[in-house]
Amino acid sequence: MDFSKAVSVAKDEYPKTVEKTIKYGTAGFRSKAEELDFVMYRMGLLASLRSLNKKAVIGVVITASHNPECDNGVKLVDPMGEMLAQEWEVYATDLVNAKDEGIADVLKNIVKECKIDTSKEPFIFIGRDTRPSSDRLRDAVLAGANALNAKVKDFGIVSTPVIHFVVTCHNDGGKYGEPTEDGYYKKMTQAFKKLRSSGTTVGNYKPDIYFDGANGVGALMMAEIAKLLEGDMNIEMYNTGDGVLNHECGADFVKVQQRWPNNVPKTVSKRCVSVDGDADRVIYSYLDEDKRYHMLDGDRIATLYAGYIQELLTVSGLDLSLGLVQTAYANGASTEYINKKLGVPVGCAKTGVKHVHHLALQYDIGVYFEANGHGTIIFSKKGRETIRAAANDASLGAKQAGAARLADVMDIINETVGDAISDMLLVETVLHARGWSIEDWKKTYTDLPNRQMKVSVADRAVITTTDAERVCVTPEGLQETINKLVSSYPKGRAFVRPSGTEDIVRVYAEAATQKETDELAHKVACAVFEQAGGVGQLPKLPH
Ligand code: NG1
Ligand code: ZN
Repeated sequence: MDFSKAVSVAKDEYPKTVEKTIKYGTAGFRSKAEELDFVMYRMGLLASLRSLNKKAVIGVVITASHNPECDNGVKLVDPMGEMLAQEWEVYATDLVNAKDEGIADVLKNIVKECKIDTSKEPFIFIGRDTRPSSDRLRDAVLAGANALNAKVKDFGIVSTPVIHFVVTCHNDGGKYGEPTEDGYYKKMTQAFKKLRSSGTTVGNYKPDIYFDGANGVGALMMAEIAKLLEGDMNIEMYNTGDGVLNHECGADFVKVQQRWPNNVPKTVSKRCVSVDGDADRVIYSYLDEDKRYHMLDGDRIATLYAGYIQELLTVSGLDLSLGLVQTAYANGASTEYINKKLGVPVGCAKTGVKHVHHLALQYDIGVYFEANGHGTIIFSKKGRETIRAAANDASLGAKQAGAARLADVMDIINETVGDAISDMLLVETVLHARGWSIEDWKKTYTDLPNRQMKVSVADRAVITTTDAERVCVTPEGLQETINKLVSSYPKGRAFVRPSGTEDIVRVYAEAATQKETDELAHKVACAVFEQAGGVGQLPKLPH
């Protein structure tokens, strides 16, 4: 393969503009949008080689998710909707950090190491979020793909989960669904309607929600879904794009600030569904009679799903293993509830979807969620086949109905990745099946008060961790300080880790009361500042 065009286009049109080393992290490359043109161009090159390597379509998603509108990012999607394989994260990092004239050598090395047959045509699917910079950055990816003569299908402005879905559908020959945006809507909404055939208002459940679109792509997609669900759900839409993306609204805002999103009417007991900037995370909220804010996050959704699936497994009599995977950010009360009350095994993985996904693979039915609302359910081959067979076996009597519901759950859920809209539809399904209001859902267990803080340090890489990030290894002594602080708070728990998507260290704390939690988080944040090279001002006590 001749890489001279790749080098000349790089030099002439997409020269490297950033000297600092950047790394392909948990969410691909993320940075200020104006620093990303050359990165996007090179990811167009890399996606092309990955496509040749896997002899399959590779996805490219341009988004910075929940981050501010001025940021952007890029991640590649592997053939079955998985995150890019670890070895290729290293190639991505090498390629992006090479000098312009060094690109050819990196590409040649990848071809050689992976024994890539370069005589074929690469094929790439691209999608982007609503950020103003995303259009320009898409052109840069296209230029990279073009330099290696790749065929490209541009899906325009779509959520991250749509790209995972269409890539999977294309590569498995349409078994998972039709590889189009419409195919995605169709598959989910049809299964949803089947599961709710018994009417819309049941017990305390009402089919009315507020939808907080974070001023992003989720709002555009929900407008389509709302049309298909007319008569089944009443969806009132807010933050649909007039305001700034993720600003004082959306899933990350409500989760981190623990506040009702801007512009959404403050109606008592109404369910509000907030999604993030690329619609792969979802958080539910409501206001009680005293207008106090309540949030139901990824932990709550995971427990709701696990309880429902457990029940369907009992009804259907199927002998399939069910497990749940969380990260260290999961509320301690949720872990206890799942383990002790539901009796479902719980695993803890490192932050980042690929880690939780990986651990969930050990079960026939693996539910995984990050507390921030990113998660899904995955089914093993055995699980999938057993459920489908039982769903079609009339001799099973009542058991068949349970299996058929499980089969519909498989169709609503986007197994390829966490998906705000599909997750919302399954939450609505379970609440409907149980006849629950959002308050009923909240009553299942009581969250421990928790707090997240950010600390700026000169080099966040000085913090290293182990045990699914719950224990800090370096700088030496920091963990001892944390242990000491935690031990003086009843139900105290705290950990620190460097963010994979922002240049900060994250602090998490839990304790028996909010006041104590805030105090503990603050003390741990100050310890990080002092022992890990804090910059700027000492962290302030949250209020
Ligand atoms: P970092 O910045 O590494 O904490 C954040 C989220 C992750 C994941 C990624 C990808 C938290 C605490 N962290 O990662 O869970 O969603 O972004 O978007 O929410
Ligand atoms: Zn996201």
